[in-house]
Amino acid sequence: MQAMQPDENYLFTYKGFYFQPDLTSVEHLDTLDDFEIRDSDVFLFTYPKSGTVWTENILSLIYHEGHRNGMENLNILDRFLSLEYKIRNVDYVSHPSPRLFLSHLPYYLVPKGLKNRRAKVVYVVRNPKDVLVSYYHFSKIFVTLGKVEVEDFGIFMEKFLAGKVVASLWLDHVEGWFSHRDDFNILFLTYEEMKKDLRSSVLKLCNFLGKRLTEKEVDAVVDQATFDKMKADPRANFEFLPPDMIDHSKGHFLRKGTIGDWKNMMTVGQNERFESVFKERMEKLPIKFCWDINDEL
Ligand code: PPS
Repeated sequence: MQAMQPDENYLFTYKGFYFQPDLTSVEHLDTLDDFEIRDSDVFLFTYPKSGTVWTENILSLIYHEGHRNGMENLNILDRFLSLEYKIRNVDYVSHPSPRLFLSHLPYYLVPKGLKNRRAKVVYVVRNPKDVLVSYYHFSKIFVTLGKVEVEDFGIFMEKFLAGKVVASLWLDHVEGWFSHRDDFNILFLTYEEMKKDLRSSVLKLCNFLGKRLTEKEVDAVVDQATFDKMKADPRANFEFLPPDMIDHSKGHFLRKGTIGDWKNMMTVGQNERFESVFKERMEKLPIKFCWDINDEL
């Protein structure tokens, strides 16, 4: 594996995008452009901390009866193939269909075969203040991200606003995917709509994926995708990962799982600073953001 030289933030740049150095390689990233796509492939794209694992869980419950009825006891890492990070040593080519992929890649680094609109793409977006707060807490428990000491929240926020974090700038990611949506067979979902009406979100996904589930099966998906169920499930909460990857003594992967937790973290001044950097570009996005659990969608 070609060595990736991390910078002072323990980040590696490949084609203008920040990766975590120890989980991928230049050779692997170089193969992605020509990566062969199947019609039956499903790709989940997100900016980190936007509800990736939640949506992975829902998709795998929709696709696999064995996950719904508990017969297949797979942890969340083994239910999906990570496109850019080779976390598991799995051969993607011989993997049976339907292959479920997850990725934090920006639209411009994805396999070019995806642009023929055959495989299905799901993109989940979350309000960026909750993303920031979730990311900050995660960087304390995810040991490899924390190789550079995560200082106070204000310093982390400046890194986030400058895009000096894994997956680069939130705005670029979301803007890029929305403005190129016509290139893909894509469904956009928001974390907030999933939180406010999980059942409707599951049905929306089933409809997009062409999966017909019975009422009872939909109930089973919804039941196993609630925050409380997932938090209590060690397979979803990454409790199987060793302490040199996740420091379980410092917190849980499934932390609060709500809308508006940023209000408990950001000062008035930090919120103003955030808005001064993000607001103008955010207003141009075709998304109505929800900032509080009590707000209407
Ligand atoms: S990662 O590391 O990028 O894969 O993180 P990601 O999975 O995208 O996001 C983690 C946040 O999603 C929350 N989460 C949920 N919220 C509500 N309901 C369910 N079922 C659920 N599952 C995961 C998780 O708690 C993280 O958000 P915070 O705000 O930190 O709690």
